[in-house]
Amino acid sequence: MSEKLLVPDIGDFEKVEVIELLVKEGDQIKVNDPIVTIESDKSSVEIPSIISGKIESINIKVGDKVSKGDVLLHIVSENSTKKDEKIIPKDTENLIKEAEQSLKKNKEEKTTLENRIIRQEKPQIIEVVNKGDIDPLETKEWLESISAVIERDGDDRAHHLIKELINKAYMEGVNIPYTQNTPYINTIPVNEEKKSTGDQNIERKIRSLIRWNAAAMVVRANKKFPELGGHIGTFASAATLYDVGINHFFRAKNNKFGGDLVYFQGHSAPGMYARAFLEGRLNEKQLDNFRQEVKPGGLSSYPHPWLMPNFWQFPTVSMGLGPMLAIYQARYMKYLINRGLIKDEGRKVWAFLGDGEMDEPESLGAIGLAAREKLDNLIFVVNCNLQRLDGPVRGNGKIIQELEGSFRGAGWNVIKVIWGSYWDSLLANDKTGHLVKIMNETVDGEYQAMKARNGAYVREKFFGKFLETRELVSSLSDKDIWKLNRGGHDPHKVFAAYDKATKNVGSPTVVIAKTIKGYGMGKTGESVNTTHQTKKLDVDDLMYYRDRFDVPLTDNQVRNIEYYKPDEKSVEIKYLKERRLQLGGFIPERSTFSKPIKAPPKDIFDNMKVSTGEKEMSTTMALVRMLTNLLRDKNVAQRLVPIIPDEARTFGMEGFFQKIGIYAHEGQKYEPEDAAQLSSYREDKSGQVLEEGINEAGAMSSWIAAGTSYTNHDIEMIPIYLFYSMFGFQRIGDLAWAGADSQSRGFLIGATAGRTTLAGEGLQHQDGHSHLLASTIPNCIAYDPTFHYELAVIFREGLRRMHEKRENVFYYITTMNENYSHPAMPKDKNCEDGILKGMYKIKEFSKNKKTKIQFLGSGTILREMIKGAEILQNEYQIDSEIWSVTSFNELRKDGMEVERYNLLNPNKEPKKSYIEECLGKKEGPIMAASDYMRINSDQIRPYVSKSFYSLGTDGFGRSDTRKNLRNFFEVDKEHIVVYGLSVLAKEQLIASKYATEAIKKYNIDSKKPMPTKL
Ligand SMILES: Cc1ncc(C[n+]2csc(CCOP(=O)(O)OP(=O)(O)O)c2C)c(N)n1
Ligand SMILES: [Mg+2]
Repeated sequence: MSEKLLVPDIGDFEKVEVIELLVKEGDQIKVNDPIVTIESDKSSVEIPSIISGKIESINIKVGDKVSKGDVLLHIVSENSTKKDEKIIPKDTENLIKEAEQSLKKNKEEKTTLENRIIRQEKPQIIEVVNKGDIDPLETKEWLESISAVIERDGDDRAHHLIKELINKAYMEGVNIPYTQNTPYINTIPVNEEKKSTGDQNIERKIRSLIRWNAAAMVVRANKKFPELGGHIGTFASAATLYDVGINHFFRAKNNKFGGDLVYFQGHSAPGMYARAFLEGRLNEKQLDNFRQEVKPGGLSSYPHPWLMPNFWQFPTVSMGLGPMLAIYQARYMKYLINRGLIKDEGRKVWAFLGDGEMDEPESLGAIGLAAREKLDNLIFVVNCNLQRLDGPVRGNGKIIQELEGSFRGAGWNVIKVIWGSYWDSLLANDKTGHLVKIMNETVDGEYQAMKARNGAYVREKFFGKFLETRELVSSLSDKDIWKLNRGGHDPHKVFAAYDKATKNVGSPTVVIAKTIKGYGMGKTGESVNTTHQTKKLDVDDLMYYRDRFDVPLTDNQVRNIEYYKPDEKSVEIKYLKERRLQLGGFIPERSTFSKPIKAPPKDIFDNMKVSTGEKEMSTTMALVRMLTNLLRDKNVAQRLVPIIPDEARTFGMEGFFQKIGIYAHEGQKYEPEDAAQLSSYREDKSGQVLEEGINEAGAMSSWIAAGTSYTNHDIEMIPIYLFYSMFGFQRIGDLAWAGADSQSRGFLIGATAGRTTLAGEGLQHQDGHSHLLASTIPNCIAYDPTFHYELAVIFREGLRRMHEKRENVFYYITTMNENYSHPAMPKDKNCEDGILKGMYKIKEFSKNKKTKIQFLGSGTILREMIKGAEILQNEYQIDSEIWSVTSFNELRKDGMEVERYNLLNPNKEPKKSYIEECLGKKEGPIMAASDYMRINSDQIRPYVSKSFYSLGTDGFGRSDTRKNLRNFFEVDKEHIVVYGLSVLAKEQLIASKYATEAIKKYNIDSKKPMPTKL
């Protein structure tokens, strides 16, 4: 049966041009196969077939304009089943899913009921603190009831009753205050603690040696060169948190398992080096070269994959980046799993963070996303040593409670590890609740001060607050009181917390652990405000540290600050290695087993090398067209990760919603408002687009996760993050730097770029400097192309260099939203090479053969130059050569390198920079311009041997038409004519009257202040 395939609902558009025909008569097609690409003035979209069968006839051709309902093809259908009939309507599909879900839930509920913990212990005797309670007896009865419920029916039942009580009270009109906190005690009750299978004695010995070697490394480095710096106190407080993880939880990557990903707190790096030393991965010489990296073999100050590419995986030391990067890493891991690109092996992402670091807005900024996306593969460990660099994190409050509230509120599973095991019996005997009351009421400033003093002080200031608590510790000596440890230093408590965290399902977990900054450092470094910067320990301190941790070194060895490494055959070393063997290998370790992606054939971009004729389009649109083509390349299609922070429509990318779907971990639970339209908003569990919402930092974190996929997941991916160019480097500069350090590979697209090209949006949107920011990152390759073929050449080369040849560089490309027609690529065989090197000759005006000027233009301003040059030729008999500069940044790099070579090799034949190759023998002065600040083109000024002048858009942007803006910033064709004439006059090549006349002719106000002052 012959059927018609019609143009579907394409939204608000009519008479949209057909730009590509993707099928021919006689082709056998299936449902969803793309038929044609249509393009409005903003975006291009493929129309898929909704019928399968053989194409009988085609009713349209390239260049036709079509609207909804027009006939595209006649198809002899296979089974005459239209997509609409076959596909279950979304609503019905949702109902089915919901029903399935509730069946599953019932089953889960049943199993949890079966597995629920019913405590068999005897209920404790409950006494009530009298203060402020109008009926303690009644309170006692309620408490006893809940205790009985917990004992008889378990946690879930108790929780249910409490919830019902709260609901009832709320419905009766009781104003229920929001409680975000639980009491200031451990989340996991003693009887629910999972016990470690490790040998605690050996583990303590190993930990002590790591502590010692870490401190020794910092002290030795600073003894040699006091300027080197380093930190002892941070790792001292976190040693147990790391050790328990490394001995028991963090699984390494190997040929059987993808590996957990661990974000180490930046300035705890000495501890990781010290462990690697015991493991035999680093030697003494390397430890002695801590923070001395200029010569090969040194150890970097903090985790820097760029500097230690086989060791560190994640740069974390810029506070706040680690938490966000870890969240997006965990999310990206699920994305890869849901798209079927990697297996679900239950891998985890761990992030170790400081409590001071949690002040960074970025640290908490993405925790909502982690809960929303149910990232149960994510575990944060916040080391709450109550101090940051200058002093207490929350002297007047409680950082642990504050963080608990934030994370609980966001929907995280919160595990507080506040008190160590020595407290267990005290808490069990706290029948009146006075101890917990003091714990709740003591502020962090006091907690810190107590640990800087001694047991007697704690007895007086802490336990001394109530008679009951004073009695509670009456049988303990001051020394015993001093021994009452904090949870984060107790391997049992930490083990139990990690065990629970790794088993949690359906939400991310945060382990909030209380520790002491500078633990074990004694009077100079323990819990004092200056701990953070302690990098030198005197002999007495070192002796104390050795004794505190029983390090088997003689006094003399301590004086020499010797490292200690037990024999390879010792139980400690054997144990340490055995643990890692069990967990699959060493950690941290960075390795790559991904396969390269074959770059697409050159002809995939052929349609961008011919002229667009009358048709006008922006480079942003050309890019989207190109991506659509790439989605047809079998090697590349699956690997593209388009990332957009709520700007898909701005860039004309809405066609991607249907074509490849928006990633949504729960699929789409609703029928979108625009369901009937071709570009409807389609969310899908295996969707490819990361639609990040208004969230540049999150989008950049996703870009880094995808850009380092080749090492962290052993699969090479191609992230393409498109953003308003002004909200790129300017907004997320530090993340871009971390991305570069991580050796991310991928594309950053600064779309709608340029200070005058993005016309109406005004001062905050108009970008005149992103290329300069890009130029500050050594492995960033930036381009500012004007024409579609330049973009195609650059993009393909980027794919080849990064993803086929696996160079550790990334590309920043600006694209604009100004529509114009694009010429065919010049036939010159050196053109492609020039585009990539940064400049090539695009045009020559040579009618007059008298006076000449060299014009260098980039981005849309190149077009103003071409127009200006034409005027100069026709009206002023001035010839010119016009160079399209695709990258001032790349030209500068080459210029710098050649200049350096020549200066260092004075007796050798000087090399020529590429700029000189192009311009050295040319006639006339040079004038360069771009839609960026003058300093953009000035980048090459030192490397040209001729007179050089530049025009640019220095100053604040403002909203107006492109024409007015270019006039204001003096980069329009009229200014190019005037400045061109003036330059020639200054060079004494023509008389100045021509410039004076032109100033008058074009109404240029020579008294107007510099735009930077306006
Ligand atoms: C963005 C940023 N700002 C400032 C610093 C400097 N800095 C390094 S460590 C530190 C204090 C960290 O305190 P905390 O997070 O509590 O870690 P701790 O050492 O106490 O574990 C500061 C301010 C930094 N590394 N990054
Ligand atoms: Mg801290």
